[in-house]
Amino acid sequence: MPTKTQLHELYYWMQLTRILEEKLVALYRTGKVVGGVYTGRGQEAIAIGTAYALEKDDLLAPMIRNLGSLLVRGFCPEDALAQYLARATSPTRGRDCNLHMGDLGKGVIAPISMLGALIPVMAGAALAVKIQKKRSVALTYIGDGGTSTTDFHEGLNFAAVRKVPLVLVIENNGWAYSTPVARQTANPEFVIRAQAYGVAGFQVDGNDVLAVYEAACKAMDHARQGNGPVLIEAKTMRMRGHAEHDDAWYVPRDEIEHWKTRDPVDRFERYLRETGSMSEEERNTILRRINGEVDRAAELAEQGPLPSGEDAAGGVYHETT
Ligand SMILES: Cc1ncc(C[n+]2csc(CCOP(=O)(O)OP(=O)(O)O)c2C)c(N)n1
Ligand SMILES: [Mg+2]
Repeated sequence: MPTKTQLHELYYWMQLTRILEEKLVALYRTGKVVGGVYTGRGQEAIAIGTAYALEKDDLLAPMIRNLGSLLVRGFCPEDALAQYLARATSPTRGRDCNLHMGDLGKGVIAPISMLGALIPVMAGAALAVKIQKKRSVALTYIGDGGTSTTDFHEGLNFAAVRKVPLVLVIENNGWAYSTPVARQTANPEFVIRAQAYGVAGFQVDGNDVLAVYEAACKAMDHARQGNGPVLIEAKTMRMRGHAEHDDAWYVPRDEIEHWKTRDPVDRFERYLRETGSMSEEERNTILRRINGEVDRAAELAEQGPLPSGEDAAGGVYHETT
């Protein structure tokens, strides 16, 4: 069970993700964002509960709904904002947008747009740490839709056969753009795939950050001890459209209403209040801190220059110094 300090940290990360994404949506609506805004609203507990379970030397490869994982791993709000605003001051120096950023110093391998492609990459990273006899694990994510790719099969099968320390989280949020899970697979229990690949599998309520954290700790322990990969299916719901341009007209309204009552941020806040783990004053202090950080980060990101044209040619190939 996390300590009170850890509970407050988890709450901070959950609210920081939520409030930062709300800021990104506001900037998108004023036309300042280059490209689309893809939020993980409703799925914050998965990103945070899993990333919070990582140790210092572990590896993480996030997907587009995992802003929370990047924040926990040491990226700051300004990094995400500058990325979305395509500024020269962003981690990719304005060459790539949204969350497509990585930093090996933080153990973060940048996302790849082609769904599924990160799984073989992270299986390879996990093989590398195994060969080096390190006790690190490699964590990555895939959506319900992304499980239908060949890369999902190739990556997970390879990781299973080589017994490498890979933790793969399926974020089952019910939809892959406008395709519901029922049109994605004839067996919607994604967790049973673990058995098919010969790896451990856990199913978890993806809207309960403590349940996700507990499952992630167990999965990482299992992988660290040399028992091979773990598949975690986290059940959740995508609470916005695929991205902000999409109003999700194809999602039944009662489905959204049902999941609103299970909102992971509200639920965790209620839990903290009801168990006496966070006072009203402590909550307000955390929220004030976050709002200050996000506003300041947005100001700094907006002040950052756009990249120069010449800069686009750099960093494409390896550069010797
Ligand atoms: C191989 C591949 N096919 C199609 C796409 C286009 N695409 C991007 S996201 C997406 C839907 C993904 O759904 P899911 O995997 O459930 O993730 P979610 O958006 O729900 O988090 C699609 C079809 C892609 N990026 N890569
Ligand atoms: Mg999905």
